[in-house]
Amino acid sequence: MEKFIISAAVTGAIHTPTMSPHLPITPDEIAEDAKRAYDAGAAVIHVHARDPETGQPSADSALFGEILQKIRAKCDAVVCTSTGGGLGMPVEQRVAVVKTYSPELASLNAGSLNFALFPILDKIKEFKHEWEAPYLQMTEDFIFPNTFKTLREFNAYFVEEGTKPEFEIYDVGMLSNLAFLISSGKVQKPVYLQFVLGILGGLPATVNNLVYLHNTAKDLFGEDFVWSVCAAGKTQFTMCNLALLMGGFTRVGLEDNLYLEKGRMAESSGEQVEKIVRIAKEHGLAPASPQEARQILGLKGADNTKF
Ligand code: KMH
Ligand code: ZN
Repeated sequence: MEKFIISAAVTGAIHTPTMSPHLPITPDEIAEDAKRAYDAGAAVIHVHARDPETGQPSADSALFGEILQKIRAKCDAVVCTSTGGGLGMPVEQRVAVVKTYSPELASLNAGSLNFALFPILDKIKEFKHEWEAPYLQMTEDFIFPNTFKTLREFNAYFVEEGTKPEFEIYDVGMLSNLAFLISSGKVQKPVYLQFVLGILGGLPATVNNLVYLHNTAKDLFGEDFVWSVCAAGKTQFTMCNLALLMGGFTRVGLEDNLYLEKGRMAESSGEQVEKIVRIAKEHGLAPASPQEARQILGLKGADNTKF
């Protein structure tokens, strides 16, 4: 069978603890969920850190280190650290994990957007923690900053560490931003793209939009890219299914969607990985191992990280 890469984004910074009892918070919980996702077929684990007491997204370096080491102790999955961090985190804090831990792969958000989560407030009346409601509310007026200066500076750290960027593409103009970085010699092809659909403030998760992004990437980068898709909420599996048909890779996980199907919450990202593996099998596709993913993405290898 042909191979495809599954990434599992196990906790993220979008959902808050009130939204699901299954969202992993502590380093142990995050590592445990990473292992479940790995066992189910995920080759890549996308990691954010959260304050173990409150569940608030955190940029604490020691916390990140603990999570990375715990995942490493359980499995040989590729760890893709987030440099998106939590909404509102200073950019220097977001990129610190690349400098400190020199991961094989890390997210690099390819442009700015009004990353809007505030409509979720209409659905939840009581929160477990004080920070949750203001965190969601402030996003009505929040620009997630990834300016050309930020992109240049982040990319320089990636180059220095030999960390492969996973470019997060929320809208089509971000592909042009990346084309600019390539033409100015800052970023080398082939590039790895993660199309992130369905975030309010970015492109909605529709068939036309995924086809449009894919065609635009082909126009700009020719054959010199590989790509994956993730999508928010109930569009997750529709878009991942479509990506499989189009020859792309998939990201699932509780960062993007808390459900397994309508009315049924996912108890772990691993369950979502199992589901996409089942779907892919019908398409004649099997999940790539971490070693195969390293080869496909051209990664430096786990031995060359600092964790
Ligand atoms: N935390 C969000 C602002 C990433 O990991 O790089 C975006 C995000 C992307 O999660
Ligand atoms: Zn993320």
